[in-house]
Amino acid sequence: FEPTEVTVIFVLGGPGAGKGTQCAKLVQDYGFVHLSAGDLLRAEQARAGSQFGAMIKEYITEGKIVPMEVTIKLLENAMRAAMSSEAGESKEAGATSGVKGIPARRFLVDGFPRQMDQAVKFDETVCPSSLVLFLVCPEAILQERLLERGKTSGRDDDNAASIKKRFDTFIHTSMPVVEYYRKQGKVVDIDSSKTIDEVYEDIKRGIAPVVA
Ligand code: UP5
Ligand code: MG
Repeated sequence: FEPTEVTVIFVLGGPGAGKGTQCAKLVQDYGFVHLSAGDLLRAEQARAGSQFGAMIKEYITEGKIVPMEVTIKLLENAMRAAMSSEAGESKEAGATSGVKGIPARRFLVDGFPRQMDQAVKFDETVCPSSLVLFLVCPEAILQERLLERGKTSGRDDDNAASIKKRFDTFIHTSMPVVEYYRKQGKVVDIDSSKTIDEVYEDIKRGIAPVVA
């Protein structure tokens, strides 16, 4: 994709930081197409006949990063699907509908990239991002949110053992990606320990320069 063709915002942050919650609000107000790497991987895992299903399930339960070829392909396919249909009509898994009538050219890429190789590869082969929203929240709050959600989410990784592994991966593998983009001046830090609405107000201010 040409950077003139699409705007990409990466939405990063620890497990349970509120990436999905905030992206849903941005979709409603700005007509972004929301692509959650985790949702796309879970959909691929559940797809009958997927050659990657068992592998994805194991990686997600262990809180490890699925090999980037799989994830980048899923993201690229979803971006293409959204580009070829109008926002609001995309039926692709992981692509949440945008405001009707606005072409699908603004993407929120949620929970990706979370390892350096993915970051470099996506920037080179798909499209560099305009901005990186980084949702910052203490581990204790994240754990509490995820254990609460785990009562009903049905996610293979919303249990105490997997949450611990997800957090370790976030610190050791994903934080270097945030620092890499910070050096490029792209990162907007958002305190996501506040209420959902307060966080959203800060996010709206943070993205103002790229959605004007
Ligand atoms: N909640 C949200 N905001 C709140 C607030 N301000 N105050 C109080 N409560 C708040 O929110 C989590 C919970 O907290 C919800 O119950 C919500 O109501 C509440 P959510 O918006 O879902 O947070 P999010 O950051 O999206 O949490 P998620 O669990 O989705 O984050 P992860 O990063 O762990 O999960 P993801 O789906 O991105 O990835 C899962 C796994 O997939 C990874 O561990 C990895 O194994 C794999 N993966 C890859 O291998 N490669 C990738 O590129 C991406 C994922
Ligand atoms: Mg999420």
